[in-house]
Amino acid sequence: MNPDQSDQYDAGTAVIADSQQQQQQSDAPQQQPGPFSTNPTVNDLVLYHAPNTRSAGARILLEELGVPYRLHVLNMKANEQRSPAFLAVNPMGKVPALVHQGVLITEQAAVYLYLADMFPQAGLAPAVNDVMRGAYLRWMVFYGSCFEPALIDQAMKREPGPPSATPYGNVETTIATISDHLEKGPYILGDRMTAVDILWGTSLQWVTRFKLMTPTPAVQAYIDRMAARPSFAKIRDEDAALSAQHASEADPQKGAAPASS
Ligand SMILES: N[C@@H](CCC(=O)N[C@@H](CS)C(=O)NCC(=O)O)C(=O)O
Repeated sequence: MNPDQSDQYDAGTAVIADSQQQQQQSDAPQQQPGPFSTNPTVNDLVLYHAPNTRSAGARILLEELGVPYRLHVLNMKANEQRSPAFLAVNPMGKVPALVHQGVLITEQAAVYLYLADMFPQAGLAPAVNDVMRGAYLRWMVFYGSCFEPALIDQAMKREPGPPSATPYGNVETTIATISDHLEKGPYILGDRMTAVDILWGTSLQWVTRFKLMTPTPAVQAYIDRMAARPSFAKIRDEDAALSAQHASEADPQKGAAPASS
């Protein structure tokens, strides 16, 4: 279905809504926090998303979990992430931003941890009393506290300072730590695919595509393994369509031909 034809359409489990007005009506925190329904209706769970950004991984995770959710698409080409309506949801103006029954969850690792725990039937998170939970948390947090800061500092040519005073030590060690770990494979926790693989699968794809890191053969095999999952292919295609739509809105002369990713 062409998203141009309607401001709401069903995309599998996701219902896409672009109307800011509708967002303000239905996403404003209306309920007191309390025990959440683990069998949500589509309006219980709202993901704010922009195509080809960090929120793509959250969409992939929601696909893998198979839970209904409403997708609120932000057009970053039109700077919608800085609109007062979205800043009222997430003052950081960033995606992913997840609203579950009126409660906001931001930051990739928190979004992944939250969703995989909230919907345990998919088996994408080790239980709290599973010893592998420690490794799962380690790699989830290592991503945001070491890997991403290291690669962004490097890309921006920022001097990180002495390793002993830098949270990630140095870029080389940080990259080697995840690359060496993936030699064991096939997944971060060994034989078991979990939510943390969706975080690393999407981000390693991104950093290698933009040449922020040279993949070892094991890292490349891991990227390919994750990219071959139907959930990755589905969101890649849907994001390409959304991105083309945003491009054509910015420049109608270019038309809305789907972008290849
Ligand atoms: N710390 C955040 C970073 C989120 C982030 O930077 N998202 C980017 C998209 S990849 C964004 O929303 N940028 C919009 C902007 O800053 O204007 C997380 O881990 O989720």
